[in-house]
Amino acid sequence: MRIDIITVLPELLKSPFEASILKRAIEKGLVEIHFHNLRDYSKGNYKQVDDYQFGGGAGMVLMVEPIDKCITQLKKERDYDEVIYMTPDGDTLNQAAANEISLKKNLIILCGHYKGVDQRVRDLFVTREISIGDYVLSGGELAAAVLCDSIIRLLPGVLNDETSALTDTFQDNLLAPPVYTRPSNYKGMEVPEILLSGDFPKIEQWREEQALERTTKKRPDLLR
Ligand code: 6GU
Repeated sequence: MRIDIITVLPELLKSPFEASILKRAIEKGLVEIHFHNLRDYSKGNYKQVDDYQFGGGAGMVLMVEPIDKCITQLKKERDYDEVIYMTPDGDTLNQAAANEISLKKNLIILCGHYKGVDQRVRDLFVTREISIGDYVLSGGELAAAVLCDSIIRLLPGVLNDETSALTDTFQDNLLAPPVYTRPSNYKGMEVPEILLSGDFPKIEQWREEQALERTTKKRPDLLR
């Protein structure tokens, strides 16, 4: 997979890719991340990328021309499966969407800022609009990092134990069951005996029951 991220604030986005699982995925060659600073595609000495909105109103809007230049340049080099625009008015990200996007080969992710992008960017280039929840962030960068993490961890070979993404919360539309590690007794609080029994079919059954119970209690909406 290759991901090209277009942003006015690359420095806000870089660190999540420089640690832990994402870093290892990049080092293993399982994913390539390329950052494109929108200012590099702007005109003139001021490196202008945003402007006031027509009709008046507070907040700046990212201009169509630098974004057009950047996306057109990228598309000359390869075909893209999606041009994703990160915006609070997009479709809310969930595990099903992450699973689906993780199967794509080449992605462009455009980070919104200020009041967003000129509508013509959306009309011309964007194939998919994604939000990470019903709250507002200062820009799309942190949301893009969240999206990238959710899809990259699903790529084959990224997680050490390949089955572990399959047992995540939300795969199967269920929350994950409780987990425990040593010690088996902590200040009188015991680990459920079944987990120490070595009876794996029974353990699996217990985990399924616990997942269902947790989901019923905390997220009944997932069961509907
Ligand atoms: Cl994708 N962008 C911004 N600016 N705020 C958000 C968001 C995205 N998703 C949730 N809030």
